Amino acid sequence: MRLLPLTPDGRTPVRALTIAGTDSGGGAGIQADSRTMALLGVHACVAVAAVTVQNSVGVSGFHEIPPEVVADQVRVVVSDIGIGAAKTGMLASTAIIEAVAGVCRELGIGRDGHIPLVVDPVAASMHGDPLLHAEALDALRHILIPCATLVTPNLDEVRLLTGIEVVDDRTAHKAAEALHGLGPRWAIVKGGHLRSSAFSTDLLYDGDTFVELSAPRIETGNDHGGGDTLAAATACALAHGYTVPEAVEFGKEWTRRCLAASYDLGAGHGPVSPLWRLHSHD
Ligand code: PXL
Repeated sequence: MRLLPLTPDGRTPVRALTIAGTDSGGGAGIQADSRTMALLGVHACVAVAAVTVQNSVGVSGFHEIPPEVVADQVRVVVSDIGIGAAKTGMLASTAIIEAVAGVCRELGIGRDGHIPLVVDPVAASMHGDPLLHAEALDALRHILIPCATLVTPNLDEVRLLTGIEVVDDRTAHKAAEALHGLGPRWAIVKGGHLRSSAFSTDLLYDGDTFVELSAPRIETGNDHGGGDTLAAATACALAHGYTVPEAVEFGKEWTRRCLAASYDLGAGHGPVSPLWRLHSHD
């Protein structure tokens, strides 16, 4: 795949910021985001929103960072280091979502600002363990998603956010319209979890045009961190000035390769892995 230039000025890499939760098992969340950013040659800045207690089998609990501490991490990074894009992942609570949306508006991060924002509306782990308080869905829907340059829910999150069960092409289009109706610049409905075809087809929509992106499906039970990886790689491409459809196409190919390189870990689900980049140059 064509990769991103490492250092546009020959010295300092492009920077991206992830605002998300940590994963003690190292598979998803901030660990997945930072790994993908690093292996794409992007300097990863992190604002920790929550600390999860988890391994490959599940999430046994999480601890929330005070909302003003989350916002302050974003503020100090943007004012000093500067970022080309940001992404959000697990934000846990209404108060954290409000703080993140507030600081993004303040700093020009998001659809109406100069810094693109990818919102991955994380609600639960792949084991079904909650990563978001149920009452915080409304804040995601009405406060954060309207600020997004791109929102990237998985199919469970699409159902929670819009009430639409995506089972085929028609319901995918309906869901993309409903998601876009929440106010982001672009919405994507990811087909990776629709098992009915040999292809994983994603549908992007900006209120005007539908863009379909299709790639051969990679079958693996080790897909922990797959959504985070797609959103992080897409944010890296946006930080390099790609358009949203170009950035998603890039993120999708990166994630496909990371799915192909996923590995067993512990007794549960292993992670997708960007480590293939260490021994491949194509
Ligand atoms: O993959 C979604 C996700 C995001 N963030 C954290 C997670 C998970 C899934 O388990 O643990 C911290």
